[in-house]
Amino acid sequence: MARSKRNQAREAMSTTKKTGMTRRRWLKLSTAASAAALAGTGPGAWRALAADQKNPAPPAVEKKYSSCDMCFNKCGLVARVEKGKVAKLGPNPHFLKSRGMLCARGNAGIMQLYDPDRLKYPLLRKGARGEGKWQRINWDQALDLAAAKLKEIGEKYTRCGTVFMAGTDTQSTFVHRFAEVYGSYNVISHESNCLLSRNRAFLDTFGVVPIPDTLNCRYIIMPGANRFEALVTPDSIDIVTALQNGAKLVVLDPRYTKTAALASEWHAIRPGTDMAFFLAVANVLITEGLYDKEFVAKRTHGFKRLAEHVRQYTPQWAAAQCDIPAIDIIRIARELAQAAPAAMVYPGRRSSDYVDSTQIRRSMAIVNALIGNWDQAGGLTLPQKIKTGTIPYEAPFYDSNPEDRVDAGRAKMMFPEEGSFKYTRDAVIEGKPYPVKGFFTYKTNPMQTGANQAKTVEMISQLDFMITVDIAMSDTAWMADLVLPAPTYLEREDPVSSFQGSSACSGMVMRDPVVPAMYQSRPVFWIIKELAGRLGLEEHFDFTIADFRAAQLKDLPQVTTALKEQGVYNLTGPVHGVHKNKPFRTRSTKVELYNDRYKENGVSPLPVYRARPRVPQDRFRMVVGRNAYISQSSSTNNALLAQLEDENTLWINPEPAARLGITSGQMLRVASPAGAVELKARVTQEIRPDTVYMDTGFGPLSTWLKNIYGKGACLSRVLKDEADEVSGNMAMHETLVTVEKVRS
Ligand SMILES: Nc1nc2c(c(=O)[nH]1)N[C@H]1C(S)=C(S)[C@@H](COP(=O)(O)OP(=O)(O)OC[C@H]3O[C@@H](n4cnc5c(=O)[nH]c(N)nc54)[C@H](O)[C@@H]3O)O[C@H]1N2
Ligand SMILES: Nc1nc2c(c(=O)[nH]1)N[C@H]1C(S)=C(S)[C@@H](COP(=O)(O)OP(=O)(O)OC[C@H]3O[C@@H](n4cnc5c(=O)[nH]c(N)nc54)[C@H](O)[C@@H]3O)O[C@H]1N2
Ligand code: SF4
Ligand SMILES: [Mo]
Repeated sequence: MARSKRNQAREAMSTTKKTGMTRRRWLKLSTAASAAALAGTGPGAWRALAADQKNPAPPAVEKKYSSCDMCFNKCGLVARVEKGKVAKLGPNPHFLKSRGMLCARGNAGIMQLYDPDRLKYPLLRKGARGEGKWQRINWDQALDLAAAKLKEIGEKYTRCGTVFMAGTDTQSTFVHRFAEVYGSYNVISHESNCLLSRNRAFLDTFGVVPIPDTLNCRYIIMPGANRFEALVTPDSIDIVTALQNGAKLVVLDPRYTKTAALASEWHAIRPGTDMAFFLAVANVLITEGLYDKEFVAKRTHGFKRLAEHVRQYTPQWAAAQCDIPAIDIIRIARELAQAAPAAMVYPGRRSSDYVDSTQIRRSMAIVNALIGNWDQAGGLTLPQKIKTGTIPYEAPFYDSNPEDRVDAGRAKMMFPEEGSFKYTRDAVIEGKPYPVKGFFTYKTNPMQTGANQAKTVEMISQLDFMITVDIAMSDTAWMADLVLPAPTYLEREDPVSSFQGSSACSGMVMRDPVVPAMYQSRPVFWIIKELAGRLGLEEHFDFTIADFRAAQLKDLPQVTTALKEQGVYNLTGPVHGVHKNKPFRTRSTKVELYNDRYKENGVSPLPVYRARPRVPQDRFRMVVGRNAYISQSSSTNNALLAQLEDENTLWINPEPAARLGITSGQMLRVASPAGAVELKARVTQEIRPDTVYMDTGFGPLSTWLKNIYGKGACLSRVLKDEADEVSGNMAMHETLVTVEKVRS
C-alpha cells in the first residue's frame, strides 16, 4: 500500500521526467488534450492537466507524419490535426513502398482513435470468466496485481509457466525482451496462424524468403492469395501497373475474388490441390525442356531426382485432382516459361490452410526455381536489410526452468523462435510437458483468429491469471482477468520500424504521437517497464523509447534526417542483380529442389502429392480469406468501416443452395466438429459448389463491441485446428462443415 501511494505521488508530480518529455512536446500534448476535452472525448486526467497550462491555443492546422497500423504494412501517413483533433489521415507521398497509397482501412484509422468503444482504464474481472463483469481499478492496483501474479506463477510453476503472445507491432519487441528477462521461453506471435509454412517452404528452397518484383513481371500465377483485397504493399499496386503494361495474371482461387475479377484468367481450383497443379507444371517444364537449363545446372540441387519424381504427375492426372483442364495446365506452363525470367508463381503470404501447406508451397517454390527467375527484373528478389542498432541486454539464467518450450517437438520443423499457437494451446490444455498457468497477450486476438475457439476457451479456463493489453474489449480481452488499455497507433511513440520486404525499396518509417494518448491508456512499453520495476528486472528496461530509437539510428544519421524531414527513409537502389553469383544460404549452397535436411527430419525431401478426397455431397469445405475493408478481427467494429460491412454472410453457390432450399438472406446453421454458428446466406456464383466462405471478425462474444455485437458469426468457432505437419502452422482449411436452414 505504501509503495502504491508513493508511486501515485511520483506519477502525479513527475510525468515530464518519467516519460522523458521535452517542453515542446509537453506543450503539444496539453494543448491537444484541451481540444480533445472540448470535443467531449478528452479524458479527465488530460482535461485537468490541460486546464493547468496557460498555453496559447493550439495551431489551427498541423500536419504530422506517422505510419498506419491498421495492418502490418505500416504505410506512411500524414495526419491533418485541427485544433488538436485528427481531422483527416492521408498518405505520405514520400513513402515509396505503398506508392503513396492509404487504403480504406488506413483512412478509417481515425475512428480507431475516436471509437467510443475503446478501453479507457484498467479493468479487473468480477464474476466468472467471460461473464463480462468488470471492476475499474487504477494503474497502480493493476500493475501491483499483475506483478504479484507473475511472481506467484513463476514460483509455483517455473517462469516458463507464463506464455507471452504479441501481435504485429514495433513494441512487441519489448514484450519479447520482457519474457526473456522474466525467464519464459514460451513466446508466440500471430505468425503460426499466418505465414510460417510459406516461410518454411521458401527458406528451405532458396535459403531466404524472397520478395516478388511484381512491377516488372510479365506473367504472374497467383495461387491462394488475393492481392487486390488482401493488400500487401507495394505488390497490390504494382500488379495493377504490371497489368496496364500488358502482364498476364492467372488466378487460382475457389472464390471469384476481386483479384480474380481483374485477372487475365481465373481458375476455380479445387481447394487443397494446388500441389497437383504445380507438380504438373513442373512435369511440363521438364518433359518439354522449357526450364532454364543453365540456372538449373549451375544453381540448383537435386534436379535429377525432381525430374524422376514429377514424371508421374502429368497434366491429365492433375486435371482430375484440381479441376483445371490439362490443356490449360500445359498452356500455362508454356506461357510461364516463355515469359521467364520475368515470370513467377507468386509466393503468397497467408498459408495457414492445409496439413501439407509447407509442401504445397515447396511445389510453388520449385516451379520458380525451374524458370530461373532469381534476382532478375520481374522475378523473385532478395530482401535487403538496413542494419539498425539496439540496446543490448543479457537475460538471466533460471535454474528451475524446464529444458525447452512447451510446444517443442510437436511439429517436425517448427521455428523455435516462433513456436506454434495451436501446439502451445494443446500443451496448456494437456498440462504437458509442464503446467502453464499464466497468459499475457498484447495486440492479438486469438479468440477470433486462432481456429477452434472452444479450445482457446478451454486453454484459458486452465489458467491462474491472464493479462490482455488491447485498445478495445476484444473477445480475448473478454476472457482475461486483467484488461489494460493501450493507446492506438495515432497516440504512440514507437521504435523506428524498418521494412525490408519490398521490391519498391527497403527503408525505415517512424511513428510519433499525432495526438496525446486518450483516457488512461498506456503503451505496452510503459506497462512492461513498470512490471519489470516491480519484479526487480528494471536494469533491462533502463531506457526510454527515445533512447531506444537513438540506439537504433546510432550509425544512420541520414535516416534520422530523412525521418524528421519526410517521415520515411527510402533506401532506393537496385532491387535485382544484387545477389550476383553468391552462394545460396542453404546447406548445398544451391536452390534445394531436393532437400536433404527434410529427409533427416522425417519430412519428404520432395513434395509428394496426397490425394485429397472430394467433399461429400452433404458437406462443404470452409475457406478463409479477407476483403479490402477488414483487417482480420480488429477493424470490423470501426464505425467508418462498419458502414461498408456490418455483418458477415455465408457465401454458397446457387447449385447446392437450390438443393438445400436456401435463398439469400436466410438464416443458416453452419456446423463442424469444432462448433456451430448461425449467419445469413449469400447465394452467389462467386464460389465453387463444394466450398463455402465467410469473412472474419464478426459475431463477437464481447458485448462492448457495439457495432458488431449480435451481427454475423465468428469464423474461428467453426474452424478445425489441424496443423501443417512441417512447421506447426495452423491448417484452417481442413474444416468440412454442414449447412442447413435455421427453422424459426
Ligand atoms: N484488406 C486486408 N488486407 C490484408 C489483411 C487483411 O486482413 N485485410 N491481412 C494481411 C495479412 S496479415 C496477410 S497474411 C495477407 C494475406 O493475404 P493472402 O495471402 O492473399 O491470403 P488470403 O486473403 O487469406 O487469401 C487466400 C485466398 O486463397 C483462397 N483459397 C482457399 N483455399 C485455397 C486453395 O486450396 N487453393 C487456392 N489456390 N486458393 C485457395 C481463398 O479463397 C482466398 O481468397 O493479407 C494482408 N493484407
Ligand atoms: N478466422 C480467421 N483467423 C485468422 C485469419 C483470418 O483471416 N480469419 N488470419 C490469420 C492471419 S493471416 C493473421 S496475420 C492472424 C492475425 O491475428 P491477430 O494477431 O489476432 O490480429 P487481429 O485480428 O488484427 O487482432 C489484433 C488485436 O489487437 C488489437 N489492437 C489493434 N490495434 C492495437 C493497438 O494499437 N494496441 C493494442 N494493444 N492492441 C491493438 C485489436 O483490437 C485486436 O484485438 O490471424 C490469423 N487467423
Ligand atoms: S495497407 Fe491500408 S491498413 Fe495496411 S498499413 Fe497500408 S493503409 Fe494501413
Ligand atoms: Mo497474416
